[in-house]
Amino acid sequence: MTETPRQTASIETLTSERGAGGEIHQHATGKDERLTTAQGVVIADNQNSLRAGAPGPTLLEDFAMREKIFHFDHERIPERVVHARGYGAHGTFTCTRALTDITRAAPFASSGKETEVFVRFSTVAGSKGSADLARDVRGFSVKFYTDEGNWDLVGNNIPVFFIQDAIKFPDLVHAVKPAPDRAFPQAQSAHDNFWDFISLTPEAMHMVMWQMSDRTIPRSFTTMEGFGVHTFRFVTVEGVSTFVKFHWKPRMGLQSVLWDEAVKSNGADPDRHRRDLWDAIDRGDFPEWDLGVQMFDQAFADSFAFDVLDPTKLIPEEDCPVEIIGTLRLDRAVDNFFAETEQVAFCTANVIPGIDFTDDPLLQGRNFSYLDTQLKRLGGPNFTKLPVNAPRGCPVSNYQQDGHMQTAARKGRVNYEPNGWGEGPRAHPLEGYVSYRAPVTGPKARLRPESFADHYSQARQFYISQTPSEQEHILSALVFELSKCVEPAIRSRMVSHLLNIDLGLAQAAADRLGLVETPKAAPASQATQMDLAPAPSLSIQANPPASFKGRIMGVMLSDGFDGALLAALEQAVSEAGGVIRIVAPRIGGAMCSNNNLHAVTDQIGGAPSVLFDAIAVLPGVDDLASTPAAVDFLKDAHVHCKHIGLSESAADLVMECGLKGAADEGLHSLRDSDSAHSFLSACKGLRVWGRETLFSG
Ligand code: HDD
Repeated sequence: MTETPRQTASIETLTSERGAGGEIHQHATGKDERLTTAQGVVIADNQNSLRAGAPGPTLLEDFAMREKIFHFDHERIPERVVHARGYGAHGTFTCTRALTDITRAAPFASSGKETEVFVRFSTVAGSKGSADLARDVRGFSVKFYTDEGNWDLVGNNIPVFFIQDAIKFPDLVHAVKPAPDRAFPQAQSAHDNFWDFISLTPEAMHMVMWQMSDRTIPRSFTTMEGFGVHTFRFVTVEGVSTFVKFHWKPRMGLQSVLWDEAVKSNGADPDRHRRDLWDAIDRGDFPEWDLGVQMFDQAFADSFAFDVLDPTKLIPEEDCPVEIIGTLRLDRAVDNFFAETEQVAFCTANVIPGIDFTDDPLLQGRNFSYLDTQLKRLGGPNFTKLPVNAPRGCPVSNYQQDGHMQTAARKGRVNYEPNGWGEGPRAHPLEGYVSYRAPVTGPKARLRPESFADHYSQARQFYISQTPSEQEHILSALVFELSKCVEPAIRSRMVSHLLNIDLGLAQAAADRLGLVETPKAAPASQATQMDLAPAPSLSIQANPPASFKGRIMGVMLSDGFDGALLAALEQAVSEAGGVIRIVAPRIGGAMCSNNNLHAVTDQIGGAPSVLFDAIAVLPGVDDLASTPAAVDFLKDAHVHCKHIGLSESAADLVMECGLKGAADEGLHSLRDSDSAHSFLSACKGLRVWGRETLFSG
């Protein structure tokens, strides 16, 4: 991949420095900027330590070296116990519909009001250095720097969760992470421990259907939804509450990759998702999501088929509409990954006046866990003063003091309240945060309400809401994952749950897993199970994007290619809001038929077609048919059901790939500007799913 202009911009001048033998080293540095110690002392030589004679030992008094190595030795902090691999960016939330009659929450005070945000996307299971396209849930955390304090909406790209009670969270996470003895597999759920736990946890079945769907292999962060998951409360100034569920809807539409692409992408570009976000912001193609809310009252909650406090259930949009109230736009990459993305500390308990919790037992446990983990991870209670965590829209004033790394000491003698000195901040009953006065009754006991008992109806609803192709993806994912389980009893236990979700799915899984005997259905609370209607909003394929905007066309060509055709294609892609990348045998450039040298962005060997949304092939004098990477490029794009544009000169390559005579609505011949435009118009949808039947089984 090429360097972006932003990445190279800081290289301003070349300065010289003398080495041990008197030779001159040249370095890129900022103009007139001196290298100093942490104490501000200018360093004279950063290449050679202070030694007692040329063959002698290094001296302890070399404070410059000692300090440099000391700091390096302490660069690491603990990675997050979950969501360790993440990527963040700054942006703005703009309210498009005031909600003052429903909540006093500051971001929704007036239409057009802007609130600064920081967003971090993440995978859950893998460690910091794992690959982006693991099959995994994605975190979608948003910190709103509102003028009434920081509000964190710490969500996922799936609207439900595996468990109903936070007390199970450590077991869930232990089970999915690498096994404690062998420390593998990394960033995967395809192993015995995970499926052992899951198959003994029926409440996980709904989330498992989502996890096995293409939602967990998104094309990019910018093409996935986000969900607050829990039911929260909006609260007015008068203390009136409305239940609310939060949804982020990507303007680019929902898009995912295929499993085979995910596996290959992880090799070709393990940083694919973070690179995509960085590149999009860098080229000014700022990603956007609409914020939607499902708002409902107690009467709706009472009449809804499930408990709205159960985080393993969602409320279908078909039953309670998602109303759009604002837009999130990410328009600024971080200046420093560690300072911002690594040190950002989200916490579900960070709410502002107008937003409150419900008694969802998962949310209640989260409220405890996040603050606790920040202390361990960031080393002391003053992480709230770090720029990425500090409130921006309002003053911070209290008597919290001291602690590790304190940087914000109050002046004066007063550090308590009440005080008679007439100084310092005071609580304010009207402006301050007042918890919703929810009545609480009942015996103290470890219990789970009967209303949390149905674990299969919504799992089934999700499955039957998918297109046949999506259902096949769920089945293949289950078969892939369970085939990685060594213990046959685990596979069998999982099929016993599938029998309560969909008979066809269970039988096909049993068949493909080669189960000797089909198990009995897992015990289920038949009293509560329901036959719910499909909810089309749950499908990705049924809701394709409206344009090619923000997507990438990979154009493979070789010297002697048709320059006019490339120009037509470039224009069509640019009009569609997409990006073009030129893949050629040599990175130094490719000569067109008119003897003009064109820039190349990727060398064929390093840019398989899995990295692109659609491809075009315009070979020149080298027809590329004898280049293995070029053959894979086209074959893979075909197997992955992508739209493919082919110039006439691609005939030999097409033959080599076994595609001669293959014709479907995804294969386009490219001749001129008109054909380039109609190719782009076809590319705006998702894939040519009909092609999948060619390769299934
Ligand atoms: Fe969590 C991090 C999302 C349940 C405990 N969680 C974390 C992050 C996200 C979520 C997006 C990364 C934040 C970041 O980018 O820094 N977690 C969820 C969602 C859940 C959920 C959507 C269910 C609806 N989490 C959950 C439970 C517990 C935790 C039930 C514990 C009882 N989560 C944590 C944590 C983490 C975390 C251990 C690790 C790092 C951190 O908090 O800052 O406290």
